[in-house]
Amino acid sequence: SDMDRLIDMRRQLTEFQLHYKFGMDEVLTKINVLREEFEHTREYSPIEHVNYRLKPLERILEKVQRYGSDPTLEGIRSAIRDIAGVRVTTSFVSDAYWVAEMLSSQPDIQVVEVKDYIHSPKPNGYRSLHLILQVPVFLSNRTEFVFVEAQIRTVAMDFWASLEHKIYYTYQGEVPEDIHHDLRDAADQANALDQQMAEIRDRVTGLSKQDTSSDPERSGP
Ligand code: 0O2
Repeated sequence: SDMDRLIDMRRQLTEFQLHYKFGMDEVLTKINVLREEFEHTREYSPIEHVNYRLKPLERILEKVQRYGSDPTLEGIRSAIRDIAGVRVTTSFVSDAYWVAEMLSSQPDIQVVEVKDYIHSPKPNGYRSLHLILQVPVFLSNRTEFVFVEAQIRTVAMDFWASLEHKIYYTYQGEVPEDIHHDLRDAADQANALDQQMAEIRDRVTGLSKQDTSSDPERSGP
């Protein structure tokens, strides 16, 4: 009957979302392990805080429409890769690359795509390191692979991005030119702050004086 079909659809949808939750939980556990291990050995953490969210269904469907992708669960599964999102906020730029490296090198994580908006900021000034990860979810009768988007950025980048996100939504994408300009300016200042903080840290820890803050090759925080 129609009722049975509806109940079945509902069940499939919940199951679909649950798999993303499981994938997200795995990545969160990995991040917490890194964080606690680091705090245990070095009494300092490169990770300031961690946020996460599952994309609401309406926002998933908006994106399906925008992409013109197949509106079935299978289609969504392959086309939309930020249904599960984890955001890691770090102290320094080098920490962001360190977290990315630590996650990328784990054998059960596959890095599907890297978008380095730190090295190449978006035209509006947005900076962040995005990794699209694929992780296995071990269910009772099979293994599902789900995408999890990790956004890794410094406190300064995060501060900027959260304000910009609110403004963007306030104006529904039509940000007035003067505000757009001032946001760009603020992004430059956030970038300068990141560099200056790294210089101070390097001086205090007795590292080399030359600026290594924006060097992606640096692997340790
Ligand atoms: P929310 O609320 O975080 O879920 P697309 O999503 O198709 O536009 P793409 O290529 O899938 O772009 O992903 P991209 O460029 O890696 O960006 C995806 C996410 O990064 C966004 O998700 C934001 O969280 C963040 N982001 C990207 N660009 C900006 C920006 O200019 N400003 C801010 N504040 N955040 C940005 P959602 O789904 O838009 O939002």
